[in-house]
Amino acid sequence: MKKPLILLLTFLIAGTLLAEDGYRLWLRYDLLSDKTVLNKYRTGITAIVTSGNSATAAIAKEELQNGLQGLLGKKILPANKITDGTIVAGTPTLKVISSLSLGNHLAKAGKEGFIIISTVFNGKKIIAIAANTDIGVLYGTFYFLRLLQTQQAIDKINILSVPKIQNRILNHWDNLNRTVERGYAGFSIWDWHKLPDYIDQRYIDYARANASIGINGTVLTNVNANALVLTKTYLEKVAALANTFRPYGIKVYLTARFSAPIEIGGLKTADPLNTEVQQWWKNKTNEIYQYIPDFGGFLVKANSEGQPGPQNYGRSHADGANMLADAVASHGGIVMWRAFVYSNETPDDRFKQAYNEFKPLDGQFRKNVLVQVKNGPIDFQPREPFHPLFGAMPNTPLMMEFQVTQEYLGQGTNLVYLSTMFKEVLDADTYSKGKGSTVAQIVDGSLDGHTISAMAGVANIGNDRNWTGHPFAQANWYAYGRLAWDHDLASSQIADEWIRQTFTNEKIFVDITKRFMLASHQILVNYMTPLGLNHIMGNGHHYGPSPWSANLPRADWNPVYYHRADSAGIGFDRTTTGSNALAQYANEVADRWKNVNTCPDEYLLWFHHVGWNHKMRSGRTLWEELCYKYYEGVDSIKAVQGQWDKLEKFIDKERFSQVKMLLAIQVNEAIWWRNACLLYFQTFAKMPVPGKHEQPDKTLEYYKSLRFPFAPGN
Ligand code: BDP
Repeated sequence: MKKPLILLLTFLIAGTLLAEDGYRLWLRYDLLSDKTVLNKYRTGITAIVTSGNSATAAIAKEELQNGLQGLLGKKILPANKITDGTIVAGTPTLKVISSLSLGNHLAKAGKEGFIIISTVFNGKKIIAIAANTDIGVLYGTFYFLRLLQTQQAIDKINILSVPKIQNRILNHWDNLNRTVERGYAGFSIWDWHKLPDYIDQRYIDYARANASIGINGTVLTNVNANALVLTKTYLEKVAALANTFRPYGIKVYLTARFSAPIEIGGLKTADPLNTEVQQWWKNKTNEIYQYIPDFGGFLVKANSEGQPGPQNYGRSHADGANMLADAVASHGGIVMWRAFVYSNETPDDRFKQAYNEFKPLDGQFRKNVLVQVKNGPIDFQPREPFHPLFGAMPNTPLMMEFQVTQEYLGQGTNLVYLSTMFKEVLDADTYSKGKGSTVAQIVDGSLDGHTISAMAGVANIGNDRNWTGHPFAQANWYAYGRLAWDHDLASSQIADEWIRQTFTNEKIFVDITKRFMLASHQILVNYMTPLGLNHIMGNGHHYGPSPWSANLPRADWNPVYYHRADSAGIGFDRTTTGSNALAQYANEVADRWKNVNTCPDEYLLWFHHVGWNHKMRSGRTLWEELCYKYYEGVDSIKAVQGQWDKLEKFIDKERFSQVKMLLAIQVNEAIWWRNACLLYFQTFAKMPVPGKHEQPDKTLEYYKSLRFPFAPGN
């Protein structure tokens, strides 16, 4: 009688301890549920042999032990002898690894890559996780554990995995006061006040999570930078973080405020051609490297949205970047100089300005400068065509900047899987060197033969217990890291892995969840900005719809600048009869997009001012199509809501109900977007919303009157 009670109690206690609050991300390592798979693993994995004495090697060993213990429900011990089922994880310093004659493959693995192979050593069946470095072994270890966590067969593994991009970086838009610009998951995880003496466990868990997906760099501070982070007090704190991250293969970078020589250096100027200024940056950089010997370098937002820069002194972006590049060069550092520039004083279409500014500078940057380009020409809108700079600067390494935080994609409340959006841009063909010159090949350096490459993702991480606020926002952090490592991965593969690790391997759950994740970006585009609409969100906080906004201090901040709706039609003419921004693309791209009949529907209003009665491919008029898309978006997200409800039995209560509540908010926000936008555009189209649809239940005035003074992230 007593035993079941004890069992029940143990279960209850374990149950409470294991509350699924999302903190463990995709690294949960719970006992595998499929008994057949579990038994195979239990017989196939018997011992581990590891190499190395470094902190990184110790982490790899611990990860392997903990992972196996959790997933297999049994302790797998380190051994001195190879037996059947030994997992050997190490570099060629380990005799087993060196005698496997992996030489050729290992040469390809480079500094960070790894091999995982099931093979035979002295007649014993083993699995080798081999790499040239301890960090390669750690990456391989995480990969191997992922195979187990997703219940893959391990008897015939033969994997060589090498990152396609060298610097795989998160950009934190975190301020020193711990607010996060465009952050929707609480405050900054960097507790500057308690640093350097207090090392929050979160820092370690953050590094581990990043290492598990191959992220190897982090910019700690906001691009709208504060020079104080470059002072001694803060550098000591930065060093403490760098020390914590180092064993996980992660380098630390900082944002450099261009006017720092004046603000903290006491100089009268920050002119990049002034020798005193140059010397100041050299000294500052030397100081930084004393604290952080492997400091990664600087990220700079200059002459953009009020930030200081070289143009304040009549100098070019290249002058500014090169000055900093010279300062970090001898230490092996890099400078990531942002191309996100546009000026209200320039009368030209904002779309064109970054290209106009940067293309003439191609070839003028130092070897250790990368120009960091946002995925699209305006600003992380729900959907943008690829940025025309990709393909236009073959002599300069261009790095990609994606926004992982969902500033324009539903912020903290909408379930949107961004991998498909990232891939859409990476796979886009620029035709810069003929057919097949993809954005991805430009970013990874292969198209133009660059030896440095990088990708940045603006982080969606905060101090919320589950890191990202929305449980599904974790998938965007995950997908960003996986794609930065290998942009050839399919979004469905990444979603599949993430779901299995984060929730369950249960097939029905995986299938349904994957399906709506893959559809979710298009669904959001439909209810927010269909057919190529963009930048019609709320002022300042960017929350909710506000297509009517027309009185912000800068014309190019106002939604009306972007949609240009009038009695004739809607959309921005960027053909030769308009701003001719299309001329910034290769002919093959421009030719397709410049013709209203061949331009894909999803980019239509990006490039054309289209009449309300224009016949679309579907046979509907533009106005009808716009209505159709908005309604389709709302209907689709309602359908997702219904699907989620059916999944309750497969996962824990906590995350199930969090997502359920968030989906209810998302449905309401989708309806809000649809109604507000259609009511507003209707004032120009002067046509009714086609009959069979549920009509907006509030007035346009009501939507216009909504205010959100404390919306997060602003
Ligand atoms: C915009 C954000 C703003 C950023 C800016 C940037 O609204 O907060 O500072 O991008 O990337 O989208 O610099």
